[in-house]
Amino acid sequence: LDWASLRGYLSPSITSEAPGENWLLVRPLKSEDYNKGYLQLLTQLTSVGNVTPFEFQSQFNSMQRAGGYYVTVIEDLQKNQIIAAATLVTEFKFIHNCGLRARLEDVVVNNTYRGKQLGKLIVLTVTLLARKLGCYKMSLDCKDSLIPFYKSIGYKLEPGNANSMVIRY
Ligand code: 16G
Repeated sequence: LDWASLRGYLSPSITSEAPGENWLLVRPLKSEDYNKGYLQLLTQLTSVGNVTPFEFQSQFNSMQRAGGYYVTVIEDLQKNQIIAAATLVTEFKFIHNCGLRARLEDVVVNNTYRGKQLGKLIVLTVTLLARKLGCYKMSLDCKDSLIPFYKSIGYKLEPGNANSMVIRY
């Protein structure tokens, strides 16, 4: 699984190194991205709340200390804005020979940048990264309406195993 094998998913075939426009950059999240609209972008996904710069920095540090968080973004270098994001989180397991499991979280593309395959690009980027890290699987929760999107880039519903359950606090 590499960019060559993913060509079929992206047409024209963009990559994280060449995301289609030279003013777009795919890279890991930086703490300065607080000032580049990362949290405002996440409000297009769900509730974010009033997160101060201090709280953001402290959560960023906690993720770095913990390890296993790969928050990936696309920046519009002309506007200095974060316009897409996806997070890969890895989890240590005893099963699968002390394997590593991957989860896909907090995927969002700014709604004014739709139609450039950027959602596919950022999800495929972290999907490849999970593979490179040696994860044995990657999974996600999503709304019914997004099932076709994830199917279009290779994710599958597992028959008999596709239920997402929750307790909200
Ligand atoms: C979606 C997201 C999940 C996010 C959640 C927020 C993907 C693939 N899934 O399920 O990562 O945390 O929405 O919704 O991006 P909530 O505010 O109801 O938890």
